Amino acid sequence: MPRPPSLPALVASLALSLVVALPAAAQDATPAPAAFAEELGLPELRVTVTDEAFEGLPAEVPAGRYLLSVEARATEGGAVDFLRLPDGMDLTGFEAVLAEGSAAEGPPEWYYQTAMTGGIGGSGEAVIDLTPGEWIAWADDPEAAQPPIAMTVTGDGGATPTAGGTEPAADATVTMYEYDFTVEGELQPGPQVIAVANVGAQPHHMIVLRSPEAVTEEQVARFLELDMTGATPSPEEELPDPDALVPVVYVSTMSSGARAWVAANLEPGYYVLICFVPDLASGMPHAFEGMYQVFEVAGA
Ligand SMILES: [Cu+2]
Repeated sequence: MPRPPSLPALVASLALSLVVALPAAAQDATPAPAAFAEELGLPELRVTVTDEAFEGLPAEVPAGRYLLSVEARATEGGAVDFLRLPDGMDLTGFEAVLAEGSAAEGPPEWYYQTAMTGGIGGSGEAVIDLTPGEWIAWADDPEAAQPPIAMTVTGDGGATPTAGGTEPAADATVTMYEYDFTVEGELQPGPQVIAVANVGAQPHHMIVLRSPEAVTEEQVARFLELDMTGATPSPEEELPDPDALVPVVYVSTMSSGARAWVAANLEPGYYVLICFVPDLASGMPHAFEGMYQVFEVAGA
């Protein structure tokens, strides 16, 4: 959603590298193996993200649980998320909010209440829940080149996506809240399914950064502090190069209570989970409130 007025440099550079580093399907001739079992029997939402548009999404779908399959062909951007428009707002109204976004102090209040399914950056698969209402598919970034598109989700208000027992098996579960991540289960090297749940009161997203060397939470805190103040680290400080942190997975913004499952393929190494959604109270990205977590994926 609208970024805070003065985005700290690290956040800005991460957002940029996110765009560049996330896997794009265009260079990849072999399709990735399906991450989610066909036995789940989930209806599929296929979307191709080009430099200009989201292609292939239907204008209307029944409420329920979906396998979101994204082919990212954009040289810039490429995340997909679904957001339910607040009552009385249509696509044009949302576009107007985006247009004034950069001048605004932060996201509008309704942003903190409305449903957001989560989705993924780059090519890949996720399982998401859509409830009845007027939705938009968008890039989870007000400055993205791809305009949001409207999608009506039909069904009565009581429709529950979990009916039918089609819950994907997850190898690990990440919960997000104010202001941290908790990882349950072991994140393993190789392809896997990660369940992501926002159990907090505000929206959150999850950027997974890979680091070539071990990184501690204290070092992440120091990066953020340096970024905020514009100070330079003293020569005796042992800090990994922040430019060496590469985003490898992006789970786009999820509203309070939302659950999603994402397919990820992790190499052994050191990782940082971090959230930059602007805080409801302070307007600062959640990372500055301590919303980050380090973990290691052990391997040969
Ligand atoms: Cu957050």
